[in-house]
Amino acid sequence: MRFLFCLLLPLALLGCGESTEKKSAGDTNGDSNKALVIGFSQVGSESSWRTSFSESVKAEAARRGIDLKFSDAQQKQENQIKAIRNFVAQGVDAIIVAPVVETGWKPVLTEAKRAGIPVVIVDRNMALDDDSLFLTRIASDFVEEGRKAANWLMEATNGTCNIVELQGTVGATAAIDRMKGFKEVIAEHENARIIRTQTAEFTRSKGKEVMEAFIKAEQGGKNICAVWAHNDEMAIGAALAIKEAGLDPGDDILIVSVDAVTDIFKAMADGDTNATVELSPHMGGPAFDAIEAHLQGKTDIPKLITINGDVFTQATAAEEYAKRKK
Ligand code: GZL
Repeated sequence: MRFLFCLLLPLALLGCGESTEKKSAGDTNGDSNKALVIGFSQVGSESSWRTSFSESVKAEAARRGIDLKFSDAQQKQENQIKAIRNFVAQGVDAIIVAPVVETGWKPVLTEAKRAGIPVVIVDRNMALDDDSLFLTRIASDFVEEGRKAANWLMEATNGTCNIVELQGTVGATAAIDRMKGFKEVIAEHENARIIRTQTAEFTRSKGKEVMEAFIKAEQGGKNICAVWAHNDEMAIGAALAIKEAGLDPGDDILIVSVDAVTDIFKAMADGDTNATVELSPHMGGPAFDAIEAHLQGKTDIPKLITINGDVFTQATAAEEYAKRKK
């Protein structure tokens, strides 16, 4: 109808010339100066890494003049799905999702696709059987993070260690893949084994609680050589539990984790934990680059853009902490 209407009117009515193609960067309503409007569905604020990640994305959006609609799902997938539906209803130019778990995303991503709104996945992954449902994913290689943590521990213990594992959120790619990479490496050492494993949901308080139970179950901690924590928050919680049990964290029981947040550098400088694998929170830039390229018509955007991190130990912890602390 709209097309017919346009044919009957003098060509002077430019509105009819508006393309039904996807909006180009800043081109909403044909105004090339209008700011991009991007919806960001974030997992929550369960860890200091997560809050650094949110702050980094917001700062990068502000630097680029992007109107970022931010939604904190408090670690609930249903809140993320609601937020994505709201972004679609608002007709945003693009949507960024940091998924809390891998499954359950196809219906809402299909709605975004039908609306012509590109979706960028950041950090954890989604289990999708159709890669046309997302533009790209920006993430670390979580399996490699697990390998790096295990390689450091095997080096530090000459491959002989009874390990307790504090898992992240059940069903989260970061937990699934870090566990996979860590196990791959310790399987090469016949005297290294995981003697207890349980989720502590990536939080400091649960990390302390689960570690208290592990200590009680393992001769007051005497049978535990090391803690492998899927993130620094749980590692710091575990160190507190070890201290309260009268043992010396970082010495009687080694602690290795992932994220390289500011607090872990303080803990390593104090000798309470031993090593962390860096996970950069700066994923906003690559996500916005991919969205802007797509809206300008580029079609060669890879489906995975990987970020990498180093292993940090007590050796440089004090100077790294000095650089990071506010
Ligand atoms: C990993 C990320 C994890 C962090 C945790 O990329 O999903 O979630 O390692 C956070 O700190 O809770």
